[in-house]
Amino acid sequence: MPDLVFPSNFIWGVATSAYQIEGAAQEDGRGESIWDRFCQQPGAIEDGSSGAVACDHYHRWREDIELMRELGVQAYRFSIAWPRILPQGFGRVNRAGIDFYQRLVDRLLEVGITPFVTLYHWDLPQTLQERGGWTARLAAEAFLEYAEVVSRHLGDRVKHWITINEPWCASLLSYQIGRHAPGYRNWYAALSASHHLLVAHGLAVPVIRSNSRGAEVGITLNLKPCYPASPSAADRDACRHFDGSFNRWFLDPLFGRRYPADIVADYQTAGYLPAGDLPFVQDQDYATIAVRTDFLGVNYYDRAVLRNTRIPEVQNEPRTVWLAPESEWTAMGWEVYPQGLFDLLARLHFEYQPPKLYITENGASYRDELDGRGEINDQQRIVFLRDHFAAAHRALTLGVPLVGYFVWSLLDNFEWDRGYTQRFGIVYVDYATQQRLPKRSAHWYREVIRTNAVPLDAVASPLSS
Ligand code: IFM
Repeated sequence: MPDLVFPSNFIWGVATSAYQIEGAAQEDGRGESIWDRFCQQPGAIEDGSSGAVACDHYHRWREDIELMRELGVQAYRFSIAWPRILPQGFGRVNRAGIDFYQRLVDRLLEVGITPFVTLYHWDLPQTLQERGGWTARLAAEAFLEYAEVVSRHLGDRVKHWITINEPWCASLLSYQIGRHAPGYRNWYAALSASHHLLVAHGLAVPVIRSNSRGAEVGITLNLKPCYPASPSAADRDACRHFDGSFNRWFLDPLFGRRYPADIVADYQTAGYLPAGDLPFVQDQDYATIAVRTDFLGVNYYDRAVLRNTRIPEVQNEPRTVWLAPESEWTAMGWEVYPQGLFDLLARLHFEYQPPKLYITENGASYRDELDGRGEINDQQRIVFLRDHFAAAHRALTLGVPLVGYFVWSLLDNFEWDRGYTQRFGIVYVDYATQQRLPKRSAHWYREVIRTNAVPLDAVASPLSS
């Protein structure tokens, strides 16, 4: 089979986030984040760990850039730790934090890697949490200040900005399901948090643009294509609801359609929202949220198959159940479903028409172990990436304006509530020694980047000996 050749200007990258790799949680004036606090709660993190040391990237960033250079990656998506820049959330700027990211960006540019900066990847300053976190409008106003400070200091060199990463996780997963910091379980809190995250995005975009001339600015959503478990009306309705609460709840207001009326009605019926207008929405908010952006970032991992019955983990959820189809699964317990990436990209293109799309994250966690030769032969990850790249390529042939792809992740890292039990990296990290070891998938990805093409046949053969 011939290789799948990508457009010549297609961008191949890798992604990380601050709390998951940096460590140095108490160094150089960094303030406390909600994740530092959350990790101290007994039982919050599967292995009782935290991001206090993580991959020690704060001290090893030069080595990590060198790894990327050897891989030939063209772009690096990373996030800025808000508490390193504004330890109290707003007000006093911590010069050492600015310096760290300036050094990082300067070196990336020196070696020809384009920085893609995410401003918020979940490490809210704890001081803001004490004032309500994202349930309070104050967080959105503080985010505006933070975005202004960062873009003023980096905007001459950074030309690709992502305001917020995965607002579903930062709101529903964090304030309703309670698996992420701050660990609340309250629907109203979660829905108001989701709104303030979107307002924060909308407020920040014009400021970033004015501080960073010619920059591209967008937001990243984690999206799931949804499929009913059967053609029954009940399962189709479950699918509608899941799609509405997970995908449309964010996409619709961002693309000027306000919150989906069917989901508002579902939440009102369930008693999660009061009848009438949404109390947390102010007059200008919908216009603010629907600010023009240059791209939509998509994090794709798996799909949702919905059946209309209750299960204990989502007992509050009125009508949808996430079904586990017969399938292949990653170590995270996520279904491997490359077709979903194609379906999702096609849907975004036809229904929402973002000017450009990036896959800002896609990857898989597997039980990687060193083999007898001291190597990590992660064939499953290679197949996973190959099949997802192929799905993206099919979307391109359909006319989807997909312009880049970031593999999650460069390094094994702190996987939030799963601690260090999950390895998503294409580079293995030995946490005892902090040694990095590119897995076989990293070598495979280097070839993809070098040739700008994805080999479809005999995935492992050029590499196996
Ligand atoms: O590790 C996370 C990342 O921080 C956000 N997107 C999903 C990844 C895998 O769970």
